[in-house]
Amino acid sequence: MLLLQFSTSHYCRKARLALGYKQVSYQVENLTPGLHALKLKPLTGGLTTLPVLMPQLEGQPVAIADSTQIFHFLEGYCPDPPLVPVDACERSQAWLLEDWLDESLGIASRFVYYQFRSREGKSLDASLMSQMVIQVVKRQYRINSASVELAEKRLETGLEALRLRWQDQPFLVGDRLSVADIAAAALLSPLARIPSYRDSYPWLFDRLIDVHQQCNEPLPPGFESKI
Ligand SMILES: N[C@@H](CCC(=O)N[C@@H](CS)C(=O)NCC(=O)O)C(=O)O
Repeated sequence: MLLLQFSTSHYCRKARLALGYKQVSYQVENLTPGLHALKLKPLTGGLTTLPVLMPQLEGQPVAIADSTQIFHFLEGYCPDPPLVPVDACERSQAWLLEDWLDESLGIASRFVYYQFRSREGKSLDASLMSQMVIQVVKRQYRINSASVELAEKRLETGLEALRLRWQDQPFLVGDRLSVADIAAAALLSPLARIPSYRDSYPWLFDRLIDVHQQCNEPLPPGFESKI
């Protein structure tokens, strides 16, 4: 299998965690932001976001776009270990949380991360190239003071909901790792670079480390001092 990705994207991390958890062997191709759309459009019917998984297997689709669709594909292709609980109610909760993380917290974490990288966190990479990319991303997603403030509030509410679930049990739903834990671990990982989040939510980063270990995926930048 081939995973088309941006190496630093948290949505691509989400796909890698699932591949790692299933122990499916795959290779990655890192695409260049901007040029990526030229390669993706003919493969995906018009979608331009990464990750895209190319199974390269007879009888399987040529390309699967969107990290959630990659989860569904992997679950069908390699059911063991499962990515969703057996119980129907828990299974629907896991998919609901996964969708919420994708559409809400994953976007909010992108907003606060890029704002941080362009301000207090500039020194993480102050090179002209890096700061230009950050400005392009900020313009693309309309990341500004007002939208970042909303993202911070959304994260505060969302992280409290996750804390209440994770405080008594190691998994967000049911008694084993699911799409919900994997989505949370990937999509909240950019926060590890932001000292205020590291200080306020130590439990979160403990959980993220644990999920990465279960999925055999190297930890993202920002976790160096935690292990
Ligand atoms: N819902 C999508 C979101 C993926 C996404 O937003 N990917 C970003 C990188 S983090 C991307 O490819 N952006 C490039 C573009 O929009 O053209 C998924 O889960 O795969």
